[in-house]
Amino acid sequence: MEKTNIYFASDMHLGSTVFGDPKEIEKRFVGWLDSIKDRAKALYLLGDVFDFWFEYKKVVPRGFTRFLGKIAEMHDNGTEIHFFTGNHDIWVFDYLPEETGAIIHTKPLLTEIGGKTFYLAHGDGLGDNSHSFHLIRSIFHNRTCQWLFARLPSSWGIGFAHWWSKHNREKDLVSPAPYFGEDKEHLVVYAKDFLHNHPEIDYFIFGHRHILLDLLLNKKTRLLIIGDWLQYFSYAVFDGKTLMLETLLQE
Ligand SMILES: [Mn+2]
Repeated sequence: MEKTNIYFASDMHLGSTVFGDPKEIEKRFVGWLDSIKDRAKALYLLGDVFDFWFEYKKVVPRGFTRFLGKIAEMHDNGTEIHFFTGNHDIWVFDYLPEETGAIIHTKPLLTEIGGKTFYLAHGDGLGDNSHSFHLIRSIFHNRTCQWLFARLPSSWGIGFAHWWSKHNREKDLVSPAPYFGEDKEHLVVYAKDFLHNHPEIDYFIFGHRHILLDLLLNKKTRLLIIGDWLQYFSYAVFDGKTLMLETLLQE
């Protein structure tokens, strides 16, 4: 089968126990990957694939076997795998590229696919000017802090991280805030502003918000927020002509 489609998905939060058995979420997502692998020219994972990830020099977190195996298989069969770090899995370093062939993106990506211009990002921090958010973000992205964290005993480090993840973010996973509207939704405000200097963009695609949004910004530019794999089981697909937002939910 010819590989012609480009897929976009985000926010699986693999390993999270907020929605019950994390293996069920992983199996459902991997089942979807299996169903698209023959048609997938490229797969863009737009962040928060893992609910938590930190890799040490010689050790990586337990779990995720099916997911890692599936993207390695897809890569070996000719699908380009792009992995964006989110705000939950900031600390992806060289293990994924080495083991699975995934291309890691730690920043938004402006790219051309099939003659269209795409702006792709997880979405955390874009259009959000709050100081506390940017302070925490700069700590997590700081090389020295990463170096220090890597030297803690892993049981402390991973234990702290799970505690942090559970206490800070559980409510955002279980009941994400509904769409704030065109003038208040950070990602929409950000995209409209960005568009002033980059009118060539056809599609903005974001994750992070755990909502579904398909919004026309002007005559040619669309903005998609592609839901998640906790409640919507949703993804976007570009077949070279049309970009569609789909969900596996039964209506
Ligand atoms: Mn998320």
